[in-house]
Amino acid sequence: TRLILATRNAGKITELRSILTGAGLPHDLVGADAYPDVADVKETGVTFAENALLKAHALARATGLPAVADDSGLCVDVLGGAPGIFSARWAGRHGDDRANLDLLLAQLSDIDDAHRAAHFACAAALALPDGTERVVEGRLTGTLRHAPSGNGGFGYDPILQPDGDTRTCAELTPDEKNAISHRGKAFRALVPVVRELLG
Ligand code: ITT
Repeated sequence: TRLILATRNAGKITELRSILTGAGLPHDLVGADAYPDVADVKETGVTFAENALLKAHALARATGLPAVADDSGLCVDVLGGAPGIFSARWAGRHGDDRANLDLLLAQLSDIDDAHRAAHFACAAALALPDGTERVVEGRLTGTLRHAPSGNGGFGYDPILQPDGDTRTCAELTPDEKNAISHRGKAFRALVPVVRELLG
């Protein structure tokens, strides 16, 4: 049976396929790009969970198939949790990873190492065409570097150094990142829920 991955972010799709397949989910995973006529939903929620549910419901309703969605972002302690749900458009243009990262580094240029704590957060939502919904969350805590390092991953990966590691997320292998990441934790927690509701 098909399970829709309700995201158009290529970095997320790659990670979700690996995480969900690695957790033994038997479903045929289909990206939202397979449904180009379904308009992007407005992310009007004020939390990661609300926005993940909005995205999952929109695809489930439009396709008549179960859908999972991810809403995620980087929360910086000294900025009161910003960029948070605005992570994808922090510098103004949605999905411009490099501009977002450069702006954030500029905003933190005066902040010393002791005050650069941050975490990635991910809400993983499942929605069924009948309106049934579930959502779970995961986190990865770390420290923000002063300059980007590494070519792996996407988004803010080159500047977040996970607690307990000397590398940035962009210097981890894909499997290493998925093992500890906010997305890995959230979607591995969602797998038993998918099994329970979809069989
Ligand atoms: P969809 O809504 O289509 O899923 P999006 O990129 O718009 O794609 P979000 O609104 O959830 O998704 O924004 C997430 C942003 O947070 C993303 O653009 C990155 O800048 C950042 N982000 C999320 N997870 C990340 C990760 O694992 N590593 C680095 N940055 C991440």
